[in-house]
Amino acid sequence: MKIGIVCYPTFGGSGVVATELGMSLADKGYEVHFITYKQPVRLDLLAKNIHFHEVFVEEYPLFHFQPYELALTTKLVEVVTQYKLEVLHVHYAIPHAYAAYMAKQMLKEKGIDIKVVTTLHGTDITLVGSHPIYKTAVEFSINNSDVVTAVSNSLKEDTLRLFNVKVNIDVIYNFIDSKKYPEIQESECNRAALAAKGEKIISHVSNMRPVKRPMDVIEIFYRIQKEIPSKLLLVGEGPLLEKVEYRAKELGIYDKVIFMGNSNEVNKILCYSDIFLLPSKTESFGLAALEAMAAKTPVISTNTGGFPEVNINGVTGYLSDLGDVEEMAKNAINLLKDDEKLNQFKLNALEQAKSFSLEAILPQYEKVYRNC
Ligand code: GMT
Repeated sequence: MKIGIVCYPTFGGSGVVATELGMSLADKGYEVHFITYKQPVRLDLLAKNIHFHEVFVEEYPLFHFQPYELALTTKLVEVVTQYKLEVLHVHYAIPHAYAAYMAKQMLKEKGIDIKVVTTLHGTDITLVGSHPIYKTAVEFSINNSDVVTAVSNSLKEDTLRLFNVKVNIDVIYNFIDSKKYPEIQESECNRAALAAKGEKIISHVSNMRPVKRPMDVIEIFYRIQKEIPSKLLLVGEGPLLEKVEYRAKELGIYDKVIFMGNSNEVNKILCYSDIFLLPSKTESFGLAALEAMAAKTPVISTNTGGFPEVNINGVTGYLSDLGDVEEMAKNAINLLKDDEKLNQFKLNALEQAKSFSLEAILPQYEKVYRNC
């Protein structure tokens, strides 16, 4: 089967899921075409059955905003026609589902029936998609997709609550490719490069946007390091990073925070972690939490959105109310003080991550493609 995948090529979870999905499909013999404005960060272009088509946007003095949807629609029509694609799988509704709908209409005039599968990822529904400036078009694109999937039950419920949805929504959870999370031996994971002997390592990975609450990460770590010798590993870049740095200096803990910037080797970096912090305002799923668990790291998160479907309170980590940095710090400290419990939580986290394995999730997408 020939499948086109449209996604954001950046470090966000939706792009990562789309890329990992496409590469796994290609590995199984599907012909996969990525269509986006830049090569996705985790894409292995040299792999068999993988193709990449760049969407170019021309600058023109009249345009205050470049018409990306138009360029994407044109490219979709071109690629579907030329390579005889059968399915377009778009990740993140805005503006991908809308562009795919437009392409579908244009292709219909050529006698081509392309099926559109839309996967909702989170903020395309919650923070951004339901905003009045986008809502009508997002609702229309959802209702005019051939198949709609959401990455958690929580996101499905949010979609049904926020939009007038007339189609069925299948829940297909995000996944991890466990082959990329080998049991890293103590000797390979050189903790000494980052922390002194006896120091614990706390980590956080995000795009440092307000929804991720990185300022809470600093507040939680501040409380942890007062009781437990530790370092904080921050991976990712984004608008709040400067404020985070400033706050770390203000609290006198700057020398205990390691800023790593963006990385596409998060799986390797996570081998250093004892505890992962993700105090987000909301997460439809929390792929970063799943990646941490796959690397045997218990997660301290909020109890918002899809978190309770991924992180099990008192088993794989702890869930707290949004903004309750005191409780999140207390839970982390208690866990870090009890080696036996911490080790059990690490094993539980790994076990839970296995239930979101590629082997379990990929057939669900394949079924969607076959039936649409
Ligand atoms: O957080 C975003 O706005 C970006 C979006 C993305 O593209 O990564 O994140 C969403 O999709 C991820 C992959 O499905 C989910 O794991 C994240 O929880 C979700 N983010 C939010 O819901 C805030």
